[in-house]
Amino acid sequence: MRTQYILVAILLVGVALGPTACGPKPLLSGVSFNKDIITPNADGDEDVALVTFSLSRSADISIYFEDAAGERFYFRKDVYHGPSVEKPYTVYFAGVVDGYVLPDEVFEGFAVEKRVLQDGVYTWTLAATDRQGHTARASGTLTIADADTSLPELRGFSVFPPVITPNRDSISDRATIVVDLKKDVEELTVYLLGEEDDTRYFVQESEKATKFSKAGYHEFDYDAGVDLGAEPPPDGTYTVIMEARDAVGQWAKATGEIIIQNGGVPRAYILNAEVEWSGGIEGGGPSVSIPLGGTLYFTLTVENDSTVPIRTSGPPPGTVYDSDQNYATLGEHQQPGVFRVGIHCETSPIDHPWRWAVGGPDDLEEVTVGGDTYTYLPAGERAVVSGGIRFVDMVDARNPQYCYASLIHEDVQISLVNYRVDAVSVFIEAP
Ligand SMILES: [Ca+2]
Ligand SMILES: [Ca+2]
Repeated sequence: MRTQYILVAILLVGVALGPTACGPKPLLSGVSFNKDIITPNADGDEDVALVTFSLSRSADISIYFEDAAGERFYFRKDVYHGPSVEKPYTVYFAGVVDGYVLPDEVFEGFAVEKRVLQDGVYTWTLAATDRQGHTARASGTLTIADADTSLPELRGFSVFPPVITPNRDSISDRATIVVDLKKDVEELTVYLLGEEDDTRYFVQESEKATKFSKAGYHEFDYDAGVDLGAEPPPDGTYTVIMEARDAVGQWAKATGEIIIQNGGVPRAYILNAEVEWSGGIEGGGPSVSIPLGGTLYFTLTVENDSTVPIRTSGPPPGTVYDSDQNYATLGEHQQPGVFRVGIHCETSPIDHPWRWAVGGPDDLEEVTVGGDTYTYLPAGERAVVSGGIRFVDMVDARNPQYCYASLIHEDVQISLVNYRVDAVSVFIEAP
C-alpha cells in the first residue's frame, strides 16, 4: 500500500516537472510544406506535397485547410503522435481531405469519404495539442490547381435479394450486388461487415461486360463462399459495403444490408457406406440372383452430418421402378440442389436412372418459400431409405452385372465418399 502511494507521488512529481525538464523547447517546430502549389490529378507531376514537423512531446495532430470563405477541410484530425525523437515526422499530402459536399450537390445512395480540394488558394494549418491541452499551431499557404475533381460515384448501388440462405439447395442461395460506377478507379471492393466483430467477408466480382475497375455497370455475385465448399459467415445481419478509390485518392462508399439465414455447407452420407441388398448370399460375397421379372431391393441409411437441412425430392422410399423406367418417366425430374439416393447398374442407359428421396414423410420437413414448398432432411438427422428395381429386361452380354448406390447432390456433385457405394453382383435368371 505504502509503496503504491510513493509510486503515485513520484509520477505526479514527474508530470509536474515534465515541461520544465524539457526546457524551453516548443511543442511544435520545423513545420513546412515543401511546395506552395500542387496539381492533384495523378499525372505524376506536382501531385503531392511533403509535410514535415517535429514534436517535442506527444500530442494530437490536426492538419486542415481553409478556403477564402473560411470553410475548413480536414486532412488529419486529432491523430495521436508520440514525440519525434530522432527525426521529424513527414507525411504526404495529395490534395485529398475528408469528404465534403458542395452547395447544391446531392449524392444519392453513396457518400464521399475522401475528396480532393477544389482549385483555389488555401491557408493550411498544422495544430498540435498536448496532454495538458496546450495547443501550438503553424500555418502557410497552398494553392491547388488542375485538380481532378470528378468523383468515383457509386450510382444505383443495390443488394438483392435482402435475405439469402447460402446452403447449396438452390433456393435463394445467392445475392447480386450491382452498381453504376461513374469513373475509372484504382480499386473497387465489396465486403460484408457483421454486427459482432470487424471481420470483413469479401465479395468477388462476376465477369461481366465492364472490365474490373473501369467506369460502367458492375455486378457482384455473392454465394457466401459455399460454392467452393467454405463455411459462409455466421447467420445474422450484415452491412454490405462497397468502396471505390480513384487514382487521385478520392473514396466513395455505398452501404446496404443483407441477412444470412440457414447458411452452411451441406454434408450427407450413406451411413457406414453400407447397402443391404435383398437376397445376398451369405459368405458368398455380395451377390444376388433374381429371376427375370423379379425385384432387386435395397435398404440404406442417409445421414445428414451438417448444420443445415438438406433438400430432397421424390419419389418416396418404397417406390419400385421397372428397370426400363427412370426418375424422369415418373415425373420426378432432377432439380439443382436436391439430394437423392440413386442406383446405377452397368447396363443402365443413363446415369443413376433410379432415384429416391432421402427419407419418408416422417423423416422430412416441409418449408415454404415464396409460395413453393420444398422438402428437407433436418440437420443432424438420419433416415432409412429403401426401394426396388423390377428387372423386366436383361442384357445377355452383361450378366451378371454390378449395381451400386450413390448419394447424389443434383447439379452440384456426388462426393467421392458417396459414389458407387457397396457394389452388388446381380445375376438375372433367364426363364
Ligand atoms: Ca499533377
Ligand atoms: Ca438456400
